[in-house]
Order: sequence, then C-alpha cells, then structure tokens
Amino acid sequence: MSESPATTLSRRLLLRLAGIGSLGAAAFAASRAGGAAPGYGEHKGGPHADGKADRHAGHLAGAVGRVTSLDPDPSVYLRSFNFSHLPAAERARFYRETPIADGKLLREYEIYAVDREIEIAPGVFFPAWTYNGQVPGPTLRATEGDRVRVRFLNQGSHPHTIHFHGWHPPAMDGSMPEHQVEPGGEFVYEFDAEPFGLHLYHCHAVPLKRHIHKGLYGVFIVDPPGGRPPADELVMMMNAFDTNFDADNEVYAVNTVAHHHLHAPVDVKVGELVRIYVVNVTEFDLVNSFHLHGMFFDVFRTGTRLETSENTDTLMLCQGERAILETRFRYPGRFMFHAHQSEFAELGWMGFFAAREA
Ligand SMILES: [Cu+2]
Repeated sequence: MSESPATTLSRRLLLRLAGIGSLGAAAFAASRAGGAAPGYGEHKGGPHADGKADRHAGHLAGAVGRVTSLDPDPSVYLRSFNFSHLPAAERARFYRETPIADGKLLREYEIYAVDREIEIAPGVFFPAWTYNGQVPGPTLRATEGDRVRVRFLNQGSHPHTIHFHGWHPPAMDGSMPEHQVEPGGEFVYEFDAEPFGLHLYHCHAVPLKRHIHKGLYGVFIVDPPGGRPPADELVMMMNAFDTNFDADNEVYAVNTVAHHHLHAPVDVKVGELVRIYVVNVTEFDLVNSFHLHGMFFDVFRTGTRLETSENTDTLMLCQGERAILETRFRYPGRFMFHAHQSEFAELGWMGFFAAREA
C-alpha cells in the first residue's frame, strides 16, 4: 500500500505508456488515437486554436482507446455459469451433469491450465497463467449436496493445482507439495458441494502470490437447496495485475479488462432484483472495495446465510473474501461503480451500470 518513490514512478510511467489515468495522459493518448474522445462522460476535451489539447481533458479518468481483443469478453464472463456461454456441443466437453440419488446432481468439469497472453488494458499485454484460457477461470456452480468432480489437466509450463474453498478432505485440498500437478500431468478433485455460499478456487502452488496473481483463480458458487429468489445474476471478480513484476499492481479491474464497463456498461432493468457475486482476489494490496453510486445494496457475506447482515453502498473485502450483493435499481440511467480506493479506480477498477425501464 505504501509506495516508494521508485514504485510511484513506475506506476505513473506505465500510466502514460498505457494511456490510462487522469494525470496528463489524455493529450498523449488523443494524439495516438487520432483525436478520438478520451475516456467517458459528457465533458470532452478538444484542441484549442493553438493546437494544444484542452487541459480539461486531463480531468477525465479511464482507459483511453479500447483493447484490440475481448477474448474472453468480460461482458460474457459476467453472466456465464458452468460454461453456459458455449454452444451445447462444445460445452459438453467441459461440463456434464448427471442425476444421482435424492435429486442431487453429479457435476463433472474439465479444467485445464494453460499459459496465455491476455490484453488487460489498451496496448497492455500480460503473460497470464489461465484456467481454460481465461482470467478469471470459468465460474463453476453447484447446489449444496451435489457431487463435484473436476478433472484437472496441467498444460502449462509450471506445476499448478486447484484449491477449492469449501468442505473437503485434505487429499482434495490442492495445497501441499505432494498435490502439485506437474506440466503434462492431471488430477481429479472430487467432493460434495458445501456449504452453500459464494466461494472461489485458485492455484495453490508455490510461490503462491505469483501463481494466484498470474491469473489462476475463479468463482465457485454453491446454491442453497431451495435456490435464491429469481434475479439478474452477475459475477464480478476484483482483480489486478503486476505488469512489471515488482510486487505492486499497475492495472486494476473487475473481470480483468481495465475500465471495460465504462465502454460497455452493465445493462440492468429498473425494478428487477439484481444479484452480484463479488469476490476479491487482488494480490499485493491489503484490501479492495466495491462502491455503487446513487443507491444501496443488501450484503450477504460469503453467501452462507439467507438473511442480509448489512445494507450499505460501500463494501470492503480482504483477498479471498467475497459477498453476494442484492439491490434493485430505482431510476433509469447510468450508475457508476468502482473501488473506493481512488487509485484503483483510476487504474482500471471503475465501470457503469445502465439501468433501463423494463
Ligand atoms: Cu499455479
């Protein structure tokens, strides 16, 4: 959290190179982008008669330009559960469900680790380690009491594991030296899904902070036996990237791509129940937070109770903590959401909801 002058310099340097942030980067980026309007909002800067960019343009926060590739697309990840974004035939390769006793399901997954470069901000490519080629990994979802069987194949260049949060015996923990799956190897994790709640999974090979922050993490949702009330459901992983490997993050986001939801607001309907599964996996910073403008939400910490414990507009989460948020949009229009750590917001962790009349 505290920054040495050298750290600050490297962050600011990267800001300029990436065209992110509010500190004078706008003029640089506008010239690079052929004068396209930087960032977002109604207040657009433009060239003055003397040819210099309007200094007000520098007041805008947000990534300038767009990433060249959205694969995977954070807007798709947002509402994808158990590979639901894939065509049926392709999905069946990675996810199958089979009825077993007492109305429960056997849920079988194929998860593979693979090295892959991903674009996390315009022009900023990160050499990620991924589950199934995506960061975060696919969202896995079961109902309490279901049997979960995950075939894990390590096609990456380093030893990896999958460590699930939830009840399971030690042999399924994916955390000990003997649990490491060597490149080319595989392992089958199997356990009953419990307790109901919002959990996560991540690699637990050493050094742990490197394996997690490189991208090996995903969301694991366990629904209560009776389910939750119908809602528009969204998954948001608060993550960040140390692009110069100095154990400090340069780019922040929900779902990997800096400021993605400034350009592609999250569509929601006025009056409809919206449920957000928020997980913090941010490495190197002690806390992260979720702040929503113009409204409040109910909080279900770890999702392990059906009664809310809190109603707020700002939620703080340590690494590994998570919470289910529920709210209804009262008014149509744009609502900003972001980390309440201003620096994180300016470095990518900021977006919009766009609420429309149903
Ligand atoms: Cu790993």
